[in-house]
This record gives sequence, C-alpha cells and structure tokens, in this order.
Amino acid sequence: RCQLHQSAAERSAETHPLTWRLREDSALIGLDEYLDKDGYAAVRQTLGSQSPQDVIATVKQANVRGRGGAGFSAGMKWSLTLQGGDLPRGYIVCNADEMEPGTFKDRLLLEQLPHLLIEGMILGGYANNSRFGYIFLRGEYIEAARAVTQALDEARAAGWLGADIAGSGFDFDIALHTGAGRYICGEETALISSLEGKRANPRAKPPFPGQSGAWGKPTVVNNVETLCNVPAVLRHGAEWYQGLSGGLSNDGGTKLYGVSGKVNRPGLWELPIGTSGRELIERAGGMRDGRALKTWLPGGGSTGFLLPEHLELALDFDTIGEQGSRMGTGLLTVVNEDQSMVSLARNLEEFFARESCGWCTPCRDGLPWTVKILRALERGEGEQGDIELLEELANDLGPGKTFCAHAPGAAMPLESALRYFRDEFERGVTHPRGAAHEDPIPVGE
Ligand code: L3W
Repeated sequence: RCQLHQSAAERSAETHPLTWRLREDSALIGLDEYLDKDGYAAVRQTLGSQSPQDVIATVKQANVRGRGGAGFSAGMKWSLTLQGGDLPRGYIVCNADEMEPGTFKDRLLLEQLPHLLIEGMILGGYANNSRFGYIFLRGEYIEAARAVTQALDEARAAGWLGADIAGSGFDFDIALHTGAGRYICGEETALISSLEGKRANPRAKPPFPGQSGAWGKPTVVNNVETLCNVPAVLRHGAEWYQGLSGGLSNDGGTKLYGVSGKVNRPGLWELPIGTSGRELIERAGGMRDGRALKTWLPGGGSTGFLLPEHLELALDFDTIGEQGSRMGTGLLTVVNEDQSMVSLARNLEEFFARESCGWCTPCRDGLPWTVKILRALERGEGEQGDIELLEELANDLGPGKTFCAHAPGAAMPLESALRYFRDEFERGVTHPRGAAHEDPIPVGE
C-alpha cells in the first residue's frame, strides 16, 4: 500500500484537507466512515444554495492550481468551459492515469479515500453543468479500481450519485474507465481519444477540451488531487484555503508531496504548498548511506533536474518554473553522487521513447535517436559532435513543435542534465570506459 508518513495526530481537518480522514492502517474509508467525518457535507451545503457560477468564483478565488503537473488554474478552466452552448454542457473527467515516473500520490487518494474524489467530481459536475463524469484510471491500479468501484456503488445506493442528489434537483453519475497501460493516455486529449474508444493519439489544442472534448462536447479534465481539494474549498471558503500555504507561496492550499530515490524513508506527506525540497528530504530521513545529494527532479521524469543549491526554494509552480524546470507533480526523485547522469538520462529517454504515440515526427524519431546516442556515450563509444547533437535534439523536442507536451516533457531532464553535468557526457566521447560510472543505478530502482 501507498504510505503517508504523517500520523493521525499530526493531521487535522483545519490543516490537511486531503488526508485528515486517512487511517493509520491505510484502510479504505468506506461511506459510513466518510459520512462520520464530514463526508458529502460540501455537496449538501453547495448544491441548490449556490449557483454554478458561485462555485466557480470560489474555486478561482482559492487559486486551486492543477495538481497533474501543469498548475493551470482549476477555476479558470471551469469558467472557460461554461462559455456558450446548451445545457447540460458535456462531461467532467478525472485524470487518474497516474504514470509519471516517480509519482505515486493519486494512488493514495484513490485507494484510501475514493469518496473524496467522488464528492469533488459531483461539485465539479455541478459547476460545469455536466450530468456525467468519467474516472479514467491507470489499468495497473487494481487496488484503486476495487476501492473506486466499491465507493461508486455505495454512493449510488445512498443517493449521492444518480437523480436529484441530496434533494437538490441535480442529476449526476460517474463511470469508471480503466486504461490499457499507456503513459500517453494521461495527456488530456489522448485520454479523451482513448475514452471514445479510439487510438490514444493526442489532438492539437486549441480547441481545448473545455471547448470541444469527449464526443465533441465541452469536457473538463482535472487531476485526482485537484478534484480532491474542491470539497474543502467549498466547505471552508477560498480565504481559508489560500491561508493553508502559510505565506510560503502565492498558490493556495496544501500539496501532496513525495520523495523517492536515494533517501532513507521514501513516502508521501501533505504539507503547505511552497514547502522546500530541503524539508522534504529531511522528512524522508535524509540521504541513504550517508552519500551526498547530487541532483533531484522536483516532480516526475518530465521535469528538469535541479541542484542542491535549489533545495531552499519554495516548491510551487512559479518558483520552480523560474529555474528552467517545473514543479510537475511535486514528488521528488533524489539522485546521489554515485549515480551517472548519462545513465539516468538514458533511462528516462528510453521510457519516453517507448511511450511516444508516434503521431508527430520529432517525438517518434527524435526520442529513439537520443537513446541511441546516450547508449553510445554510456559505453564510451560517443563520437565528436554527439553532445551538440543531443542539445539540438533537446531543442527540437521542445515546446511548440509537437501536438502535445510529451516530447517537451522528455526534453526537460535531457536539457538540464546536459546543462548542469556536461562533463559526464563529455567523458562518453573521450573516456575509454564510457560516461557511465561503474555501477549506474537507473531512476526508479
Ligand atoms: C483553456 C486555455 N484551457 C491551458 C488547460 C489545458 C490543460 C491544462 C494544462 O501537460 C504537463 C506535461 C506533463 N484555455 C488553456 C487551457 N489550458 N491553456 O490547462 O495545460 P498545459 O498545456 O499547460 O499542460 P498539459 O498539456 O496538460 C501537463 C507534465 O505535466 N507532467 C505530467 C504528469 C503526469 C501525471 C500522471 O502521470 N498522472 O501527473 C509532470 O510534470 O509532462 O508537460 O488541461 O487544457 N487557454
């Protein structure tokens, strides 16, 4: 099971909107326990007494930013979706296709607190005038599928889903859709293609899904963690939510942060958004085996490497964005001094090359090309000009050159590894034994 490393005594409804209900034994919170712990109170309080526009205004004011990696304002996304057209408008889709390397936060919420997600989706459906929602779940999340299925059944039987929810006149239901194991399905337009039963090719934006999404209808796609923040925002208000960051960030709320890699105690913590990387590594028990920190990824394989000197920065969307990286999912991958940057980059690019849908040429052909060069550098068989070629490829895979963010995401760790650790790549050209250290340890192991 996915572990939260904060005891119940450390968490409260006032400070931990996502995790205060979780149990020490990591057991699923069923409907009765959820209701005992203020469950569905935000639905009861909001539906019928607030207009969809009021709900959107509150979410906007709270500055809930998308927790899937991009940090786009959820309230803004919802308000754009409401523009024009007949009612009901379309669909609300929860992106639960969690597959970003090093990312395991949504899994915790799905396995242990599925009613919180359902409550967030009811509120999101209400705000966006939709009558139907989908949870697009990563196929390998078997335990989560079981928990979500049970929760949907319970919610339906108790009248929290279906016709006239809580006597409000609002009808809404949710279907669970499990994916078939492709990373690209987490990209919102590929997800929509897959949901429609088609090959998971991304589509060009605009039109954004909010304008034309599933089956041509306006469709809101939000990450699990984003939707799980919504009930508390509506229960306690935008000002309260904003205050949770405790002045550490201009963003509102808390963040489900995590750490994996070369630390003593990998895990998850719910902390004010803007908490520093240093605090997270300390909470993870520090560096394993007393080895020194070399570099770290702030939020998944499609973010840029940062250095030890960046550890004091607030981990939020804008601050990390200013460093040429991105906060991404906020789950750190910690790399120590023994690990080879060439091998790490090769491991990640191999993943991205395998997961490319093949629709755009730069992504389909460029990613395997980076892997070929990186493998040669690892063996010490790199040729003069290889590093310049890798730099050129990282640039050609960058933003604006492909249908979706897959290739630009893949370019981030490569570009930053070359920028900060160029000498290690150069050793692949000049060093007879190659750029890899004697015992390279790939990301994720
Ligand atoms: C309406 C506009 N909507 C933007 C919406 C857009 C989307 C959201 C973010 O990639 C990254 C990717 C992964 N009108 C809008 C608008 N929107 N402008 O806002 O859009 P965008 O383009 O900034 O990002 P994206 O294409 O959604 C997300 C990276 O996150 N990532 C991946 C994480 C993966 C997981 C997982 O496995 N679960 O979380 C981590 O860093 O590579 O670059 O909804 O429609 N004018």
